[in-house]
Amino acid sequence: MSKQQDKRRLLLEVVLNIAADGGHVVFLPHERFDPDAIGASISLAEVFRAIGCETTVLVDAKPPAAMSHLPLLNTIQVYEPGLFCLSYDLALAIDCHEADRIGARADCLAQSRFRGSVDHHIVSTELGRLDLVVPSASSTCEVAFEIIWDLEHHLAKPLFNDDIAILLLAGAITDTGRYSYSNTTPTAFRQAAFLLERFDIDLAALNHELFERTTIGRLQIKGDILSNMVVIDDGRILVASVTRDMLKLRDVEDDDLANFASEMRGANGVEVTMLFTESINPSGVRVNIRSNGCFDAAQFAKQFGGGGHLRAAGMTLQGITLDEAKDCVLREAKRALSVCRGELRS
Ligand SMILES: [Mn+2]
Repeated sequence: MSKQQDKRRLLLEVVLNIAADGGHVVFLPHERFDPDAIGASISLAEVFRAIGCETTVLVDAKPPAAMSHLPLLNTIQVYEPGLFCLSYDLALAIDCHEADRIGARADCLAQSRFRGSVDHHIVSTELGRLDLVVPSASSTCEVAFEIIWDLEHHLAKPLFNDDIAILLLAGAITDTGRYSYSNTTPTAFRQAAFLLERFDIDLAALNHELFERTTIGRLQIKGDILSNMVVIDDGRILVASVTRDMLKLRDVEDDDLANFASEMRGANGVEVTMLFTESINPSGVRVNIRSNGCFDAAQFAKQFGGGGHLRAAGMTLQGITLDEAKDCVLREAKRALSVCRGELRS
């Protein structure tokens, strides 16, 4: 049996024990949650509740309007810093495995009887017994699917439902870029096929909500960002930046500008794209990195306290201006590119 299966089994054992006593499990998706983090959190919460646990999905902020099409968002709870955390029986970080990705809610993780995570990011810290981190999975929803699948078979009762199917697909579709990124696994396709066979899902509508629906302001800021891109290192690095004034001018939130870093990656000859966004909370600069060829985005982000995947990573540099951030990050990126060779594969 693989190590991952062992870990999944151990986590399930703990959950089944908690369910038997009607214990309480809290899910903590990473800050600035995305459809993968929230989809996996709500799906697992629904299923754990169906088998006898009390469950809470505790988020750092209200869901952005762009995600309002997802089901069951009314079941999540927004954490208010300073409020007392219940002493949960199990706290699970979702789509992350490090306490610093869940901000102030880390207190709730620390005070729980058991703590762990369900995640698919590259591991850079030591993992605990209940950290189920599967970097080969294309999304955390893919890992959540396996957990729910195991529980269905173990308990011989149906646990997937229409809402869960939509949530899991939303996470998988987002994190695989509609099943197109290099992280897309055969398992992701098999899971999608299973969900589409078993439930009546409007896939076109879901894709439209996740990828196509936009606003005039967002179209305008896309033009602003892309028309101000800077080409450096003979076209191997493509850089764009977003100031607070640019966001204000177009009346746009900075929730999902990261997509532009992915779009820029399509340019001929480009190996790394970086999008620098001025951020207020925390005050500093957020950097989204996308890569091709030999550049390991996760490894690069790690040295700045960030993380992610081989082809998509990010970090936030606190207490620094846009120009300072670009100076030091780009110097390091040029250096990394000057020594890297060949084609990395995830
Ligand atoms: Mn994810």
